[in-house]
Amino acid sequence: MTRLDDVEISKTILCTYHDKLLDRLTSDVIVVGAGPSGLMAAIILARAGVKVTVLEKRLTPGGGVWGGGMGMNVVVVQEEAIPLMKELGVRCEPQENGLYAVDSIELSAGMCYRAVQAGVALLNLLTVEDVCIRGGRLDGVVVNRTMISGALHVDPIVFSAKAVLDATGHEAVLVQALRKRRLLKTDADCVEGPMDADNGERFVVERAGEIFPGLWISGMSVSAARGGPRMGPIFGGMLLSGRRVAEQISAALETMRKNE
Ligand code: 48F
Repeated sequence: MTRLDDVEISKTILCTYHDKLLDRLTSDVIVVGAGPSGLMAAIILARAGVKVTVLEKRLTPGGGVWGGGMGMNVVVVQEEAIPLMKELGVRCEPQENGLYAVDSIELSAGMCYRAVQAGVALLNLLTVEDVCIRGGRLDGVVVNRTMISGALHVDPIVFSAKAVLDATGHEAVLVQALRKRRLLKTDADCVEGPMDADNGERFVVERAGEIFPGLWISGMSVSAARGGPRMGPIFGGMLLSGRRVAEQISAALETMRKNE
C-alpha cells in the first residue's frame, strides 16, 4: 500500500479545489441550482464545448429528483423526454398507461455523473445570494458558502458569466432578487398555481427563456416567475425545459461571439 501522509491528503484537496474555483470565477454560463432542468441544460451546453459552472447550495446535487413521489424513489417521465433519457443513459420502464417509470436514484446520480463527465464544474455547498448587474445586463452572481449564508456576518464573493440560468426551482432566487428591486416587468405578486401536471409540464417548456438581459429561467423557476401551475413527480418537462433554454443560451452565445 502507498504510504499516506495526512498533510499531503489535505494539500491535494486544497490545491485542486482552489485551482477549480479560480478557473470558474468566470464562465460562459453559470447555472444556479443542480436540479433536473439546470443539470440537463448544463450537460447539453458542456457537450457543445461551452464552459459551464453549476452552483448548488445543498451537499447533494439532483434537486427534487432524489425523493421521487412522497419519498418513494420512483419518478415518471412522458414519451417526449425519452430521447433525452437515452442521451443520459438512464433506463425507463414503459407502463401500460403510456408513461415511463424511472428509478429516481439512477436519474439523479446519472445526471450528476454525465454533467461532470461533460466538463461541467459542479460546485456544491455554495449558495447564490444575489445578482450583479452592469449596464442593464445581469453578468454575475453573488455567492457565499452555504454554511455561512444567512448564519454569519461574512461577505460573499462574485462569479461572472456571459449568461446565467436561474434553475433554483420553486424558489426562483435570481428572479426574486430582481423583483424585490422592481427590475422585472412581471407581476411581483405572480405565484405558482395549484397542481396541474398536464398544463404545468407544457408551461415550463414553452415559457422557458430569457426573462431579463443575461438571465434565463428553466424548470419550476418558470412557473414561479410566470405564474404557471405546480406539479408532482413528473420530470419530462423539467428535462425538456432545460434543453430548450440550453438551445436559446447557445444561440445567444453565438450572437455575442459574432459581435465581439
Ligand atoms: O427544485 P429543483 O429540482 O428544480 P427544477 O429543476 O425541478 C423541479 C422539480 O424537482 C420538482 C417539480 C417537478 O415535477 O415540481 O420541484 O426546476 O432544483 C433546484 C435546485 O436549486 C438549488 C436547490 O438546492 C435545488 O438543488 N437551489 C435553490 N436555491 C439556491 C440553489 C441558491 N440560492 N443557490 C444555489 N442553489
